[in-house]
Amino acid sequence: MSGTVAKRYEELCRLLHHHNHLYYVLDRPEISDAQYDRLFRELVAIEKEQPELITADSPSQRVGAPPLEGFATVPHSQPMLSLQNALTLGEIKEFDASVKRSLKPSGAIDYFCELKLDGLAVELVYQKGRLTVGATRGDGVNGEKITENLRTIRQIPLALADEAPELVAVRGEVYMELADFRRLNEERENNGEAVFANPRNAAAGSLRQLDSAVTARRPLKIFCYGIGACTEKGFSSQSQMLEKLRRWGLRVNLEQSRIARGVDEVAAFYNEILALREELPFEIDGIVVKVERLDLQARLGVTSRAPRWARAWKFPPRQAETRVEEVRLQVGRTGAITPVAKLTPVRVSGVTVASASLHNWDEIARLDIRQGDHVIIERAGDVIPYVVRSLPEKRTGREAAIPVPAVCPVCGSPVARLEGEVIPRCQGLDCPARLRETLKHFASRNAMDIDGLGERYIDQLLRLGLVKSVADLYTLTKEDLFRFERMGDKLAENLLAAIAASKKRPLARFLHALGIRHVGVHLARVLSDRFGSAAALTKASREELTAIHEIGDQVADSVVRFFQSPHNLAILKQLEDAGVVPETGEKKGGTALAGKTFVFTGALSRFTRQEAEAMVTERGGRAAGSVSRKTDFVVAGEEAGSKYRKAVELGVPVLSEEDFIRLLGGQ
Ligand code: 1X8
Repeated sequence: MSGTVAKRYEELCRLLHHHNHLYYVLDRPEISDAQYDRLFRELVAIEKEQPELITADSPSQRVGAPPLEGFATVPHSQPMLSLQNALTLGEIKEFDASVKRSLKPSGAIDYFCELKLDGLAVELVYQKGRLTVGATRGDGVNGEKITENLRTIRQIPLALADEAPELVAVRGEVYMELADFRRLNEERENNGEAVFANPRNAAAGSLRQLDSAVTARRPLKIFCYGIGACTEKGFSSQSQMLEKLRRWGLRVNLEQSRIARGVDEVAAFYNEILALREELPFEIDGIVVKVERLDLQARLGVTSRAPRWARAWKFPPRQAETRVEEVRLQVGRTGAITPVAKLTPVRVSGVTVASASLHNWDEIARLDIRQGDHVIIERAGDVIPYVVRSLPEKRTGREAAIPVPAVCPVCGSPVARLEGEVIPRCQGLDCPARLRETLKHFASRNAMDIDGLGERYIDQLLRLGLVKSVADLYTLTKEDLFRFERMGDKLAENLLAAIAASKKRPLARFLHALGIRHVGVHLARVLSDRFGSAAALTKASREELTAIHEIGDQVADSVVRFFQSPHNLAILKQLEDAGVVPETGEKKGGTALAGKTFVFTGALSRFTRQEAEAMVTERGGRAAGSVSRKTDFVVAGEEAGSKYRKAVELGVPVLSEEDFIRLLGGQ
């Protein structure tokens, strides 16, 4: 009897992996959402009855392994080599000539051309079709073992299709799309955390996390493009190999790859992709040109560092030379003072650049930048440009150092640089620059969501001296607003109504709105769940805080410090007196959504789907890929499609993103 259950269990794992793959990787589901859901439920039911059957790669075991102490290293089955670069058509012609000198072919050589992704190279080892080890490239010989982190990436199958070989080490590039990168940085900026300089750093930083729960919340993607050790040799060319990888269930980019017959066709591909570059949703830094036939690759062999049969033909960097005309200091919500270089405007691959962040004074020292210097700037995607280096040889002697300010450039308060921090911060609690950013953050969508209270009105409020803290928003009157330029009766009423409506936001949003350093949307939710009221959190000790799984010393210190400040406590009191009472409820622990199944569909605006799903599972609920009668809620974002219709058809409640947030925050 149990033998048949075990068999059925295996079958279910296989089926679910297969349909996951069709859904997540190929975006081409073959069964209805309801059918998928039935299979998943059957699997979970068996796992509940016979937990001993659960394997690490069961489709139910996606998110969250315990944090790692550090990364172990693993040797690669075969060295992960780097690619030799070519920077010009001449160098590619030279490559072609060297291939021909070795192989002495009668005609042109076929090359397989692919995009060169700007991400992080990884190796995925599958044994008997199961993902057993995942590693970074490391030094090429030994990689860092990041298996748990890689397992959180949904585009990476935990198990391969049936015909997969006994052993295969798949290679690919993990990357972050530009839109996801921008969203992540926006959130980090809101939380007072350092932003990532470019999508590659964001991808690398996300993968090299000791806590895989952090990785799970990051929107990472992968394209696979190669193989190390492999027990199957059933393919004889690079393009066939990629087709095999696709068949086994791995994500490959065959659509933007092509066989080029001879070097002229390689050049045509290069030019095409160069023209397409700005349209792509992710960053590439060139193309990769590989000899298509594997037997010819073998005959060419490798040098100690790179294969002789491939080149990375790099795109020209999006760099330009310009001059730092002056350096302005920006003061953020947390008081952080950021030096920003105002540049002589210069065009870089189609975009005019007039300023660049210098990040901090360590960076200024490292790059040796002075006011008046000529500098090389670089643009990565549509991301803020940065200074690559200065050109000291062009100095005239009139350049000026960029001193760390002793007082805030806006309010004149003293500036402090905390130990271990690179950023000096204005200590003035009434600093207008800080207040402006604080108000912007407080009113923003992820925080108190005060509709209509944008930068324009905030600037008027400040100019007229109507608010000195966020609490003053709640005592504004119509007469106050009539002092604005162009303010009508209706507009004033709407704004006051929006402010009033924010008095009863869920606690999690309120905590986020307070702008406690390091406490973003996610941790605000964690704190809301654990403490249930702002008053309880006010009294939380460092020990109580660090006892929470996701809260480390840094966050705990920041929270305690925030509530020790008499200034902050006064504002909290003022808010309370003004009737701002965030909606609280039972403490949730981890079971508030126990047994509830959620399906997300369409584009969410406030978090990625992964984040939303993690929020559900953290509360004991389940996130499913498909809608059935047993689905408890469907959360529909923009352009929700078939799942939305299905939910309506089956009478499953459909929540907006707002409803969903309310449901979480209000519990
Ligand atoms: C590195 C990369 C390769 C490919 C794409 N992006 C990369 N960053 C590809 O083959 N399509 S191959 C490679 C390497 O061998 N070091």
